[in-house]
Amino acid sequence: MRANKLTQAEIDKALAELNRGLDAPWRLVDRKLEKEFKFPDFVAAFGFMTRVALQAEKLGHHPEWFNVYGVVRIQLSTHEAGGISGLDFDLARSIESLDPLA
Ligand code: HBI
Repeated sequence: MRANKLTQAEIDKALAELNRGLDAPWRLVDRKLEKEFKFPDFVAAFGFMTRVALQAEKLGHHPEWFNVYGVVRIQLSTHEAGGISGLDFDLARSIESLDPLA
């Protein structure tokens, strides 16, 4: 199942694949998948969050996040699995597919 908790080896492999070609990497922080995004202002940051929210709703999988002005810090984990699952990587990939300037 996509929501099953991944092993550390599976996480390491998926993380390396996710980060391939990205300017800034996702990292493991507190057993969550984390990345900080920076935008020129609050409206740009909130626009990005709105698009992430729509993708999250489509996947039925949702971020924990922090926003102040142009900074959006996203943490992904699967509460019902008690760790990181394939769904977290699905959501991370979907977030990376968004055009940050749209
Ligand atoms: N989002 N990140 C995350 N983790 C979950 O376990 C989760 C979720 N969104 C919806 C969801 N679980 C639901 O499946 C339920 O909790 C019913």
